[in-house]
Amino acid sequence: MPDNAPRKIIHVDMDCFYAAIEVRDNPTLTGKPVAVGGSAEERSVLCTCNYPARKFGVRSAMATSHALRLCPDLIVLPVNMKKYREAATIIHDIFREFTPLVEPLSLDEAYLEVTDSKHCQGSATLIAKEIKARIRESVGITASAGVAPNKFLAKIASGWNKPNGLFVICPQDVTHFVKDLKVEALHGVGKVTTEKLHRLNLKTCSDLQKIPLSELTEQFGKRGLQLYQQSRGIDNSPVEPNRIRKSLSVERTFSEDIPIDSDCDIILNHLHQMLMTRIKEHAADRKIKNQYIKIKFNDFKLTTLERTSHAPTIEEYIKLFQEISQHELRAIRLIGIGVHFINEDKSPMRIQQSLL
Ligand code: TTP
Ligand code: MG
Repeated sequence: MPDNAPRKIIHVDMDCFYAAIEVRDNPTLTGKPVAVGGSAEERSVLCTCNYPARKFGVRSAMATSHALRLCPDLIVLPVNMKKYREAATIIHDIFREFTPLVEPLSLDEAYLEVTDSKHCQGSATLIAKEIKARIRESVGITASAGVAPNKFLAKIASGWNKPNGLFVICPQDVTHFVKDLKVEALHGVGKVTTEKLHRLNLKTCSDLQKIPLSELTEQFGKRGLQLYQQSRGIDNSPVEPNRIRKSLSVERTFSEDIPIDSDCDIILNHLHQMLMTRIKEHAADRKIKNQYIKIKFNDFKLTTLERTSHAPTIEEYIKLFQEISQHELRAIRLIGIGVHFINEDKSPMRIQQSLL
């Protein structure tokens, strides 16, 4: 393959992963609204829900009590990580049957580079179809796949026709595809950047394409170059099979800023529950160096505070929160909590295992 030939990247993402496994194991639930998470009595949040539940507005990370108000018939099942991890092991093995260049993003999601693959006559689209069929056959759930010349577009493509979707963006279609793409679909563009782009009347990638790089860098700092490239469908980042995670965090942005003296224990408890699930999922065998909290205020300034810790506790997060809040008057826009890992020298095999 010549150096300048377009790459062939596939992004695969299971549909409503935890919920799909639960419905697979109890077919009487088929078609009913099903979620996986903690109970309303425990003041917990949902990990995910199936597509029938999404019709009612139920979403991942929503408080279970809120979800039940939106959808009173919602069936909320407890988390069964062992089952999801077993399914994920089979899924990731299927990926590696097609290419060694697999970059896992989570239990249910990965990038695959198949530029030089000899499978399916070298057709990335046929490989994606085959992978979807193999997952359905071996695990009994559906996946969505996106095929594109880079990671950023492949990820957008996999979400395009969810669930059970397959969407292909050929190199010659990239310019046309990004034209009407909304800025909020771009990688790294959250609520704040979207608001700022909208204030500048930049709603789609074709709006962004009209702005010179120098102006984007002035307005958005380092993010400017990424916006410039993504709006043209460019992303040169490689598929990295052995990427080592340095940290893991969860966060919540409030629809309205909350006063600094609010009782944030419930919010911190929810976040802590989510964080512990994520650690179990993605980094069960990693050693933790410290636990940290980040708070973004209504003026968008960010404050972080960390403490050495080998096992992050809710009590310590509450203390960190109190230390920041006691001298503070500004209202809060976002709270996030996380951990940093000790950087151990790991063989690629162990890194793959640590995800599953
Ligand atoms: P996602 O791929 O984000 O969601 P999903 O597979 O449930 O649904 P979709 O069809 O939109 O891809 O996450 C994969 C799993 O990770 C999900 O099934 C449950 C878990 N998860 C959490 O535990 N908490 C969360 O906030 C999110 C977003 C996911
Ligand atoms: Mg998914």
